[in-house]
Amino acid sequence: SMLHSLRAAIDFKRGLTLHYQPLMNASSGEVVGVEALLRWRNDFGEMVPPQRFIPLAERTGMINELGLWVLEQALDRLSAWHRQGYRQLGMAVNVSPVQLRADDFVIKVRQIIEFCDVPPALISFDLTESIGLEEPVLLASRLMALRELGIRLTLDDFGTGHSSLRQLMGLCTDMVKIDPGYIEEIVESADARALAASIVDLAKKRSSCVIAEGVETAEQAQALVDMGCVLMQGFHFGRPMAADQFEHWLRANK
Ligand code: G
Ligand code: G
Ligand code: NA
Repeated sequence: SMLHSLRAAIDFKRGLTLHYQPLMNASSGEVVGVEALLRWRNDFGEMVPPQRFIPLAERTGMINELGLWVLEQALDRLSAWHRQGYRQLGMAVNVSPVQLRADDFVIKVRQIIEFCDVPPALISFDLTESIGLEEPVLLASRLMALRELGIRLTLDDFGTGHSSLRQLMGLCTDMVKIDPGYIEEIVESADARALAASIVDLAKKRSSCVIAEGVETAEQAQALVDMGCVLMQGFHFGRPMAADQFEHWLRANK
């Protein structure tokens, strides 16, 4: 079953890797960071999409262990890239609400950051899903503790219904990531452009940084820059890549 093979993958660190997608400042052309995205190749050699195995890991609690492993790997890489001279590079890591509920999460995070010796201000936790709906008091205290460590928080998938306007207004996050669904049509459709522009404005009123996700063309990137959104991710700049591939990409984009 998927449960057993995922359990074995986590126990033996088998078939699990991270891919890295660049986060760009499209105005300056600089790469400002990367997002770590988990990949799993099962024992049959098939890639299992995160949308399939992350929910399973959440239901079974395995996400706690898996999520800390992801953080260790990602920060270990980040530390290596800093030592290679990319000292300003940031790292975004996806964090499940299940992980936030664990009593020892903040302590473990602090240990990993200290061990990897990276500046916490260059780390972002991407938070999504029903965050803020369940156990709002516990959640708020966890988010506060993470911010006290100096970590940045990002509200992911903004506008998908996983997140909501209320959450945007209620949660203190440093950044908001606009869902690709809002970017898709911004060149062709004036309505889509107006909607994207209003989301950018809304996020900016809270003095958050706004990141557009799923930018696939130069025209989309320009439309976003025109509306004052310069931070973006998407296939136009770079796909999620294995660590060594990403290093080649970094050198080529210097
Ligand atoms: O890169 P990809 O399209 O396959 O990622 C799909 C989704 O899987 C992402 O939007 C993200 O929400 C989730 N995901 C990827 N990696 C991780 C991870 O390390 N932890 C968690 N909790 N979710 C992840
Ligand atoms: O956690 P989050 O939902 O932000 O994960 C990003 C997801 O979006 C990953 O699955 C990644 O592979 C995907 N992605 C990244 N860039 C693009 C893009 O330009 N277009 C599309 N369609 N998907 C993208
Ligand atoms: Na994310």
